[in-house]
Amino acid sequence: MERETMHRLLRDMLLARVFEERAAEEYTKRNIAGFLHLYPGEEAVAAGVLNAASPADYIVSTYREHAHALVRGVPPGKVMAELFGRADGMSGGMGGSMHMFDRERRFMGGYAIVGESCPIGVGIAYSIAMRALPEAVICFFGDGAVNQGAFHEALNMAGLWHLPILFVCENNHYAIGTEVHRHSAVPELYKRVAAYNIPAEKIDGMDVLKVYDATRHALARIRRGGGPQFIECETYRYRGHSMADPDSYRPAVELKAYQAHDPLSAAIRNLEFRYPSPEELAAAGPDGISRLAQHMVDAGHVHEAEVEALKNDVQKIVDDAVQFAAASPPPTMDAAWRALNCNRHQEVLI
Ligand SMILES: Cc1ncc(C[n+]2csc(CCOP(=O)(O)OP(=O)(O)O)c2C)c(N)n1
Ligand SMILES: [Mg+2]
Repeated sequence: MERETMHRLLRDMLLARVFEERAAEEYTKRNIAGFLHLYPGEEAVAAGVLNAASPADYIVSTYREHAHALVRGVPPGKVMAELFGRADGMSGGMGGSMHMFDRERRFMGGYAIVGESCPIGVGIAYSIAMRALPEAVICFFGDGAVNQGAFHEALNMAGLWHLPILFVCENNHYAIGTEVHRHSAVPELYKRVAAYNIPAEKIDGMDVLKVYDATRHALARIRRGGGPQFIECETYRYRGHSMADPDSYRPAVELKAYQAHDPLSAAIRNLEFRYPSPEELAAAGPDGISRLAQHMVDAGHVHEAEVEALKNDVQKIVDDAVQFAAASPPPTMDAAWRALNCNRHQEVLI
């Protein structure tokens, strides 16, 4: 793998982690209201999958979508402003955490209904197939979504019509407080896809290099006309389901065990519980760097000083994002009215 790609993967994972921990802090300061589902622990999935995608591909996501938007290239200030409910947010401050959308980057939204991304992704894939374009859809959803009727209807149509869509199951082991073996009759979720004639595999979703490679191969096959594919990324979320979740259903030792295989570094792991100062971040020694950073240092792709510089850069980017969000005004009533009426007189009757 090229040095630039690894560097981008590391940077994107760091940015996602620091951004989400800062979002948690801003939530406790009441700068963010409503639901807030955070992504720490799962960064290798967003970074690996979306770095393997092309700008022409479409992304459909869930309510845990901030990191997907960041990796896709949405300016962090616009993501944070949406969390703050401000006019400069990516949905004009009217969507909030679960409803981020960026047409320009083909980021076709986060969706709050479990499994909702699947039929929407299939609709977009169908329109690509009708026009025979070399594009694909990347459709994210959680382990809980595989029990939804909409999931099975969508996969059936994708398999039947050979649609250009990559289904990415972010199996973080829990649907709110229900562990996967207590919600799925077949706990190896990728096996449930066999019914739809869609090639499916399970990969280590804590290893960003594996996620990146698997996605690249899957997308290449889809673009060659190979039809849909399914990747189950086994991952883990360190925080509760949302900021409202007391997280009392899982043993602390389980969390610790997963954190020992953190895709980022021990130094960054500390961010979950307390937001460190730039000085503390800078003081994190080389033994605190990540699996990926260690791999890159060993392979001579990056110097330790560069990793430190990267951490500081990311910290500054997130500070700036918060400042941008705080300075942005709330949306106006006029903007809300225009959003409400955006499809007036364009209804299609069938
Ligand atoms: C159709 C539907 N049923 C129930 C809910 C309530 N709900 C919100 S999140 C969630 C759990 C989903 O878990 P999973 O798909 O594994 O995603 P994760 O939160 O772990 O990323 C549930 C049941 C919902 N939003 N939509
Ligand atoms: Mg889950």
